[in-house]
Amino acid sequence: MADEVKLHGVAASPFVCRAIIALKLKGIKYELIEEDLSNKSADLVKYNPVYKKIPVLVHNGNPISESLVIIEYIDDVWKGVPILPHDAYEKAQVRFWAKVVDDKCAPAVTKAFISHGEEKAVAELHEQLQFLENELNSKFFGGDNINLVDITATFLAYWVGAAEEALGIEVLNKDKFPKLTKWCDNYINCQAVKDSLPPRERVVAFFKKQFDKA
Ligand SMILES: N[C@@H](CCC(=O)N[C@@H](CS)C(=O)NCC(=O)O)C(=O)O
Ligand SMILES: *[C@@H]1O[C@H](CO)[C@@H](O)[C@H](O)[C@H]1NC(C)=O
Repeated sequence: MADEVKLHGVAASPFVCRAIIALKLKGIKYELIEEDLSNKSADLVKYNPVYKKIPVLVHNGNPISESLVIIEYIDDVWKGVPILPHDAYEKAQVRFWAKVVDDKCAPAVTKAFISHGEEKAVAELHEQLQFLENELNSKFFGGDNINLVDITATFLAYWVGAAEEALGIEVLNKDKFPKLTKWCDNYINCQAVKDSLPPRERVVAFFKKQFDKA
């Protein structure tokens, strides 16, 4: 039986894009079920009753929620290019840094933009970004190939630039973060990533809407 793979989401969401990149890396065909976040489908609420958030991956009828959990699931189920290392310690490190990107950097980015680049918010973001800058010693966080940390940081590589454009401010300064800046470039030019990113205008529009609501 062929696998049935459905992804509930909105293509402009960086969280959904994480799942799409993992599927593309593994060469898995999937169907994107577009959700309207102001009027969530009964399926979404049924599949993810706790958070009611996208993305939700539905594999042969089994729902999986939370983007990082989805990526690990994809890596476990489909062979091919690995997204997490095999070694237990290396894997723990990768999970740690993915968590840092998600728990520390993502909220700091949001605060920096919501405050329209307020000095203290940007300084706090820079403190987090410096940890990543120090971690980057290869082409990608994963070395020669992208791993869970790279995929988790997708929003830094693409969404931050779009938000900078939408608000007319710079938060990821090229001179302060040369390695991260280079990484952004390498990462968005990676084929599986390039094929997964939504059009830039759509992301800029998504941000304008987000900040209007905030
Ligand atoms: N921790 C979640 C975050 C996902 C998330 O924030 N999704 C947003 C869209 S970008 C959402 O579904 N928002 C709808 C809501 O919160 O009602 C993940 O990594 O999957
Ligand atoms: C919400 O979505 C349902 C289908 O899922 C549709 O029938 C209904 O008209 C929508 N309501 C609004 C206010 O868009």
